[in-house]
Amino acid sequence: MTQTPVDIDLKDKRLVICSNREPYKVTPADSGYEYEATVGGLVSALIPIMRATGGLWVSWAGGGDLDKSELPSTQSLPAEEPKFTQRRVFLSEEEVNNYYYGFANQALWPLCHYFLEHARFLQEHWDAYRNVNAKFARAILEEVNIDNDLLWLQDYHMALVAGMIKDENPDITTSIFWHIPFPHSDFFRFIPWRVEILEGLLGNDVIGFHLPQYCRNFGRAVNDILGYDWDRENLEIYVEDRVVKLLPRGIGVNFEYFNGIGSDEETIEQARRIKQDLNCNRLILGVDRLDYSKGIKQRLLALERFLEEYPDYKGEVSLLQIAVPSRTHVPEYQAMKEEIDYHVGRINGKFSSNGWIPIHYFYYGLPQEELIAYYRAADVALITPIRDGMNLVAKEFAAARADEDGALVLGEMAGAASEFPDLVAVNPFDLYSCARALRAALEMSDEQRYRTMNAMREQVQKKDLKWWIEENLHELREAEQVSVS
Ligand code: ADQ
Repeated sequence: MTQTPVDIDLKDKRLVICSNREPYKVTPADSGYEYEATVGGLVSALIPIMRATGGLWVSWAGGGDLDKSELPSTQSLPAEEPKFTQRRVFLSEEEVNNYYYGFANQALWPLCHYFLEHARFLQEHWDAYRNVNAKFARAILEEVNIDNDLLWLQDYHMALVAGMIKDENPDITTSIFWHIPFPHSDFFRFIPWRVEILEGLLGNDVIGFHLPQYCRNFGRAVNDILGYDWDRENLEIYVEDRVVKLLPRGIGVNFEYFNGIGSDEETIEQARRIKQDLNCNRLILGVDRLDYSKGIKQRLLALERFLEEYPDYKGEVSLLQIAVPSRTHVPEYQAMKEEIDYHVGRINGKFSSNGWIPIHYFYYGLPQEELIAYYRAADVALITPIRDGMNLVAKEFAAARADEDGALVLGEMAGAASEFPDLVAVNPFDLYSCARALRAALEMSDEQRYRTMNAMREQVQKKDLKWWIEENLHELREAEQVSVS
């Protein structure tokens, strides 16, 4: 019996993960290379399971500036004490441009977030996506042992992999987690290759989404487009002689980690210095990848409206927007950056006085420990995406607030909004509502703020990342038992 650090009994099965990103960041070192796992996120939570089960991780051998063509295609990791295997899939620059920056990020991403105006459906992007998915499927088929392995695919980069695998070997149990929203069928059908994508996804035995609503959108799309029957109560799709299970499980964060760093004396001191350096009494914080789905422009406009409606807050409150550069090769992201730069300059030009500025703007990513100090420094976190599968920042903020203080203004289009029913969620386009919500958050009584924050923290602690992994792996095990019985 294999007892993993999460409480799931894999019954001597090996876990096979397939993701676009590598589990470790690789950097050159004096003697070869150094491998560094990211802290706090999904990768760091999965690595202990991979170690415990002697797992296999299949991923693109790319990302970062390093040329990895000299690295072996199969390698035991971690380097100092090998416990699991990484299988690298090598892609040419053209493949990356067309599959990753192309179809994944210029067709699937905008479409699933309802940004039809940003979606491009190019044949060369689709051809590359199909070919690269075939490469992932081939790498998996070369490595897996059908009797022993459970396969868990990650995200919208891998839509076709399970179908390709099942074509060759119908007995492998596979599951995928789709980390972004799944749109309504009327919207999904804009994709010229909708049939292939749905058929590919139905190669999985389990398909995980954050919310029941995304499961229902998927079931409905399958029914409308492919004609398969589905049960909207039990979230099952009937594909010839198979049943595909839809699993609504919103991803969580590593509560212990964020809470631990959040209560550290050093973090508290760093948080104090942050506010001092920004020269503001009350701090509103926005943290996002720089992505049009995150609603950063609308947030800046909401702050402008807030300062116009409630001028007493001038000189008192500043917004710090931390935006990590993302997909900078994609034209829409370049245009969006220019637009955000423009509004930051315009709003600061309009309101700044006597050494106070309304918007501080960082255009870079921060190490997670430093980010936690910013979470601790904030009086209000302003998280107002236009569309977001879940939004981890909202949960990280609550987990980091070991002082049980701090208010959250959350956009209603974030998946996280459905998990915090006590919060009044705002429509990110309704600038007056956002301004009012911001004032309400700043003027909330201590008692109400503690109560709301505590309710959020309880929820984030209960449904943390470990819970989410256990739920997904449990369902994968169940699917495996069905297919062997
Ligand atoms: P993302 O769109 O990347 O994830 P999110 O869930 O907010 O969105 O996760 C972002 C992560 O990046 C967080 O862990 C955050 O701490 C980190 N981050 C953001 N800005 C940063 C900065 N400036 N510096 C350092 N770190 C920063 C996709 C989906 C989401 C879904 C997740 C997980 O779009 O809806 O919640 O996957 O399923």
